[in-house]
Amino acid sequence: MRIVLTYGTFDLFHIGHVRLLQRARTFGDKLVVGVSSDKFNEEKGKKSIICYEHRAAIVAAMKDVDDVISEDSWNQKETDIKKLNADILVMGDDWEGKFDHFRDICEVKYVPRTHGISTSQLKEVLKPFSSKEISDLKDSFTTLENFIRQLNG
Ligand code: C2G
Repeated sequence: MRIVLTYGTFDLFHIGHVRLLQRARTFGDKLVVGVSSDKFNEEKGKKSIICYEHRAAIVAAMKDVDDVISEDSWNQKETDIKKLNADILVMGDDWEGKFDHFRDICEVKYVPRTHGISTSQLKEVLKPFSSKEISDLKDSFTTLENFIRQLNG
């Protein structure tokens, strides 16, 4: 039983995440995914929009994913690899070289990222619909409505 391990935030789950998990699963018989906790995300300098519970449930719902664990720190990988008897650590190639030091306890593979999609891009798209902009928009519509009312007497 070859066990594959990967980690990530998986916020605003998108096709890049799907493809990574599908690819990771092809390297073994069981895929375990460490999903970054909300607290660890802040340590990573990320504020995830979707809470950990939902991010973990979404990842767990993937048919290629067999188990989900919480990723709470940068330093848990070695313990996880040993505890899970993981044979291979798989990460997107934006992490190329960053986890080579685990090669003494498991294989390490970096797979090509999916271009043209990222959580930060999705956040940019969603930004205009943030509550501040929406309330500003509502205020301007009310002003316009009152102005039209006055015009019509
Ligand atoms: N990914 C990808 N293609 C994208 C976006 C992400 O292949 N367009 C991959 C990343 O390379 C990573 C995984 O999907 O392997 C999860 O990406 P993120 O949710 O951004 O997670 P990250 O911040 O890379 O966290 O300790 C490791 C960290 O937890 C990894």
